[in-house]
Amino acid sequence: MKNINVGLIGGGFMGKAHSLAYSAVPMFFWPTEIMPVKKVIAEATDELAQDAAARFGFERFTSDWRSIVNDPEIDVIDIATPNHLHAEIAIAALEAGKHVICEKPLARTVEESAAMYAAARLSTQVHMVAFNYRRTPAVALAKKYIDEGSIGEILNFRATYLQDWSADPSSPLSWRFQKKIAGSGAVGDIATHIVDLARYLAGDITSVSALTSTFIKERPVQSAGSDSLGNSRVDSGPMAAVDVDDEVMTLVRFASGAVGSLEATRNAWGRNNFITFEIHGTEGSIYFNYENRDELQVCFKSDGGDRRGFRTVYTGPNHPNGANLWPIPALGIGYGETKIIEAHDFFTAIAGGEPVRPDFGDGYQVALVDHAILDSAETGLWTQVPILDRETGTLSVSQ
Ligand code: NAI
Ligand code: SOE
Repeated sequence: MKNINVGLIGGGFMGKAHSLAYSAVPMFFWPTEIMPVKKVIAEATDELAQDAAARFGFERFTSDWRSIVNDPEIDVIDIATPNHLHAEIAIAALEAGKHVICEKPLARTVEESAAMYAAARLSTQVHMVAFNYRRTPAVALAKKYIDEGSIGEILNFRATYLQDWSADPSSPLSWRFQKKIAGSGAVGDIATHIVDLARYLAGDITSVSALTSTFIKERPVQSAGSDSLGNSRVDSGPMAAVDVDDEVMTLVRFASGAVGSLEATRNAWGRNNFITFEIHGTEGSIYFNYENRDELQVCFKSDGGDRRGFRTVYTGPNHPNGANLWPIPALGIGYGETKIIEAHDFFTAIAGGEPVRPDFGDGYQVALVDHAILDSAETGLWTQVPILDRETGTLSVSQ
């Protein structure tokens, strides 16, 4: 067994999720070839870094992320900061010969994402973008059914990502509402997850026709600090403009000929982490709702007319990754487990010298879709999405 030393940058929500995963990987995936070691954590200040190290179990701490990237003792750089730092850190880490896992969206813009992908292509190390919802066992089961042909040829893919944490105008202008930090709003923050799921399950998206809006146009100022995700209110003080979208809807066409729609908002009262997809194929349909993430709803044409309708498969030991989780279906598979599986797959790739998906190429392709969505919303026209050739690293637009 080999120790792999992790340098984690950012000790907020994702710092917690990733630290938990590093501790848990050997508990779930045993025996293991690789033992993650929580070596050093970076935060914005020494005080925050010291606190994060104590809380998440890191041996050392720093307020200078560059010192971690250039630390010969560190094998893996884990980027869990707000989006404006992703490109700079990832490129420096790849150039320093580190393996890199980067939170989504890959970066603020398609240009930053392209530069990160270029750096990844020059590196021999493993790179991964943290679209962890793919690792939900029910989502992986949907992929298995599709790959086995159980629902035939996909005709239609519709997905939503609805949340309500920003619906209260008194929740402050955290980094997620600032273009210079986040890059975009609901598009890069959450639509990006369902773009990843759409590509994973139904293949590349080749064109989009989108609408975006910003309903809450100003919020109480929050100049620094982590995002409380609607769990704090500011009822007085200066206000500042929200300069990103807070709602997006788009029609999509897939390379396969399938059609679909994607919708995302963080202003939908009553919806929490409402990631849904419904896929209709020539031989059946699949429905998933993350708020009931142990369940996959399926209907197969072969079921026969007198019993046609959706039925529930509860994921458990017989399903992808299930044998490593809990021994009985429907015990409850949570967000943390998706991050444990993600970390396991990342470390397995490092151990085997193999690539892992989704990688920076996938992150870049999602950024190309996000860019087309924003462009289409501005022009009011259908916008084509260039498709990345992973062999050559070049882009082409389908005719
Ligand atoms: P957060 O606001 O909870 O935490 C960000 C942390 O980064 C803060 O503690 C902040 O002090 C720290 N930070 C800021 N500047 C820094 C610097 N120069 N050096 C070191 N640390 C610094 O944000 P959250 O929710 O953890 O988001 C982080 C990233 O993870 C974002 O890119 C976000 O889009 C992504 N994310 C992904 C999720 C997923 O499901 N895959 C879920 C939540 C966030
Ligand atoms: C807020 O919308 C957020 O934390 C996103 O940033 C994550 O990516 C999502 O999975 C959970 O919600």
